[in-house]
Amino acid sequence: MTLPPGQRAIDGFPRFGTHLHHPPPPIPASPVIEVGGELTQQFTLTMTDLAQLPRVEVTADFHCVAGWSATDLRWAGVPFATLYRARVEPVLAPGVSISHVVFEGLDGYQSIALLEDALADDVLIADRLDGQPLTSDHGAPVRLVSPSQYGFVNTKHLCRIGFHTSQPVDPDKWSPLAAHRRARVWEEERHRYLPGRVVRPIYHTLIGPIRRMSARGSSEPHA
Ligand SMILES: Nc1nc2c(c(=O)[nH]1)N[C@H]1C(S)=C(S)[C@@H](COP(=O)(O)O)O[C@H]1N2
Ligand SMILES: [Mo]
Repeated sequence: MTLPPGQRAIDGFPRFGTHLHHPPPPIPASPVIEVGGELTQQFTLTMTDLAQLPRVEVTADFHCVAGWSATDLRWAGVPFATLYRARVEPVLAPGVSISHVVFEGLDGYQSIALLEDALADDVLIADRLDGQPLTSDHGAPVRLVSPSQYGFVNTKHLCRIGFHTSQPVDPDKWSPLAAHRRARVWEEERHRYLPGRVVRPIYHTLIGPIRRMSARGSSEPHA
């Protein structure tokens, strides 16, 4: 098994995120994804709308920027590209060219991807993991899955997707830990300014503590 540079395989798939010990957000009785940004029309996507689009399964490893990789996860859901072609392209004004996509979670988390990265074949709006509905720990009701980008792009509890024609305002822009704009794991694009190899050893010391904290906020009895 080959992993991207600087990654180590771990057993299982821990709950792990910037949420640390905070429990996952409650799931609304009728969850929706608000779709907006530079479109001629904003719209609301219900889970039923999503269920009407063609589905796929993607088996892939999951790579956190902190350096752990969970291997062989079997995701199911709707390809992001399918959603884009079916529902977003028809509401683009002529000549408008989308460059960036913002993914927002019910906990207020946000990630930004270039449209070209989000349109890759293996990028999903996933609602199942290993044959089961997503648990709250892993992003219920639906999450973004972009296996060739670091975990931080893979927004859980997806509730809003914004389409933009330029780089959206990014509050972390000047932080030394500002996210890399592409975050491709095979290129080790961990951060915008700091080279991946420099942050590796620091991150490795944080994996244990972050993992224990995240487990404390877990909604699963034995996680
Ligand atoms: N909504 C939301 N999505 C999120 C995060 C978060 O804190 N909130 N953390 C990100 C990070 S840094 C990682 S590594 C993965 C972890 O996914 P997991 O908890 O399913 O392992 O979720 C990503 N998506
Ligand atoms: Mo992460």
